[in-house]
Amino acid sequence: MTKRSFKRTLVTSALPYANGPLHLGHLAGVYVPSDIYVRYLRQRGRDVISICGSDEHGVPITLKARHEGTTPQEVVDRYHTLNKKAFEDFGITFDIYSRTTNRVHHETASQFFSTLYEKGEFIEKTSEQYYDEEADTFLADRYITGTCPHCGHPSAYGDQCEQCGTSLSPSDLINPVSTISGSKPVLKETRHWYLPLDKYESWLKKWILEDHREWKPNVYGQCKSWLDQGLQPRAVSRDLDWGVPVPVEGAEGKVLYVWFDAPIGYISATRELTPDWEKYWKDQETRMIHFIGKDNIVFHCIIFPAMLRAEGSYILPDNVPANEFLNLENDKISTSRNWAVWLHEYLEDFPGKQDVLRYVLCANAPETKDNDFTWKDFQNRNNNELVAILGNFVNRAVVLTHKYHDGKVPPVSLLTPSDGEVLDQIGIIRKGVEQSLENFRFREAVKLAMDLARLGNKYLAETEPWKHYKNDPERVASILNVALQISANLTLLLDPFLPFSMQKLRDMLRFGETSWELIGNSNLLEEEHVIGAPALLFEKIEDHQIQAQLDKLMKTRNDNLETDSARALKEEVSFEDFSRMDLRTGTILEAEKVPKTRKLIRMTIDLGVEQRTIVSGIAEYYTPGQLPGKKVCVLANLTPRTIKGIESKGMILLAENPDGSLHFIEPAADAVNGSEIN
Ligand code: B3M
Ligand code: ZN
Repeated sequence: MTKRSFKRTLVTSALPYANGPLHLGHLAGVYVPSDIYVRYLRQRGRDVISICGSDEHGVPITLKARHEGTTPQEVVDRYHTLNKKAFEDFGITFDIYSRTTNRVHHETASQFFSTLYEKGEFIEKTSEQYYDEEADTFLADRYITGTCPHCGHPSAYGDQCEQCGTSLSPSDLINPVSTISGSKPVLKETRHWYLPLDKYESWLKKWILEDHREWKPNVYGQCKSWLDQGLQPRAVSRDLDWGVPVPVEGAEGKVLYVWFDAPIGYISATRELTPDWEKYWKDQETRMIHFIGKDNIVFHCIIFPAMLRAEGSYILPDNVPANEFLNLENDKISTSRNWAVWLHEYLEDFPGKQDVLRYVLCANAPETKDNDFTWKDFQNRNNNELVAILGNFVNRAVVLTHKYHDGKVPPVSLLTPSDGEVLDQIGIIRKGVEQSLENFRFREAVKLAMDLARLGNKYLAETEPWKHYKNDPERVASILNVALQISANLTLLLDPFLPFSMQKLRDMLRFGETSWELIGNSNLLEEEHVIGAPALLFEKIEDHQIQAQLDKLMKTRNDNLETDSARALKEEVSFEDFSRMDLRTGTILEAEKVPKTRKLIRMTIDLGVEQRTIVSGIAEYYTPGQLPGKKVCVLANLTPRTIKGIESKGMILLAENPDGSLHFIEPAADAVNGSEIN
């Protein structure tokens, strides 16, 4: 935790998969914060580079290609181009946006693997894995579905059950089915290389839990929970024909696991960017920062550092400011359900308004918990903050300068003590913004920076130059000078957050400086300096524009409902089948979250004749506090199952909406506990 001093900063932003377009969740979680951060460091004249690119390997890409009847290369070419452009359009200033299908990357990743291989850092293991005999291929976890052994969800994936959140391995699934051919897969022997993470456990514990207590609580907490559970060797190769081939003799048909090669992509991209790449990766005076979303924490905080450590010549990340997720209008963003605001579509609907989205996503960033984006909030922040505060202030300063002083910066003759106080505030605000940015608190930073615009606005409202011009033009000259100095300071202070608008403002003021170090200076614009014509920085967003966005989402919701309700009904069952189920009414007495799980709640249910413990995957939709007293329907004679060490006897009936949300089937209030349902 000792504050070290660094000579340079290497900023990486998670490499988005090139299998779909980018949406505002991506921007909010990773790319807006990382861009603000690097713009700020550049403005301070620091040595910083910002690295990103497309992650072009992995099973989702091959799945998509198969689905579309095209090649993986065609898929990644399409989305690499689209996403690269979206970043450029939003002013996300990477020094390089590379891709992992590049030759340099294949060489770098291959070399990295070989180094570890030659150092004897891998374990080689043969295990049995599912194989699709019809398609003649081994099946990656995501290509297998089956029934979840924990909650009975019928279409859990080979790596995870989306219903109860448990991570699975394919052999856990009941009745596994290949999603490629629909056939029942068979087990077949295959050989893979494993990184023995257990070997790094005690080192990781010290490095993270002791030396990096300053990491954000959400990041630190996730790492701690992984480390507390104990680390296992992890396979770093896969049977797949898309990826970086395993550079070992006899490894035909095997590629590096995508999460092995992707983070090496940061190194490859740096190599591509500059022949001087080693100083960014191998010098202890470089500070490496990974910007990522919360689902990438384990890979960036545990697995990649273990790889780097095993290799031996690279530095480790100094901080990993991961964000939580952004929801959209109270619902999880989902590509498959088209529940998203796609960046390229946003720009069609709101041309030229990149900064508005950057601003709203930063002001409302999911820094410490999941957050919600709503179009109403977007409109409010634009109209009440960007237009009414920042735009309004700057506009008044510029317009009045033209009106009373011919567009020239007026001289200062009379500075009152309160003018002095206002000018002193600039430096104080600057310090606050710096503090927040250096600690990755971007919401706080943008709010503080906007305080300068608030201050300017208040200053003009209090001094009312338009009232005093007739009787005291000299005083008005001073007031306008102060207002213009604040405006010039704003261009510097807000540039990392609102780069497009601050460029516009610089043009308006004919002010070309960008250095952060000038902030606080009350003479940025000299007397007599001629400013440009006023132009609006921001425009009001009207109700009908917001309604159009809401309508679009409503249409998506309806489309989804139609496809979902068209889902075929299950096969018919006999009355005997049905009557074997013992369905009862009950009341929840107590409820508590099952520790270290995302979705599970343990409940005690009063079934009239007895009390039962039942574990259910509902924590994303109900908090334990909402549950006691609730009436429920229970399948009482379900074979008991042990879930996370708790014996769960029975199942509570829930309706699952098309959006995945869960709702209790509630008996009427006068139903007596233990009544039979038939
Ligand atoms: N491709 C995963 C994701 O978008 C990913 C990140 C790789 S960073 C090395 O969630
Ligand atoms: Zn499950």
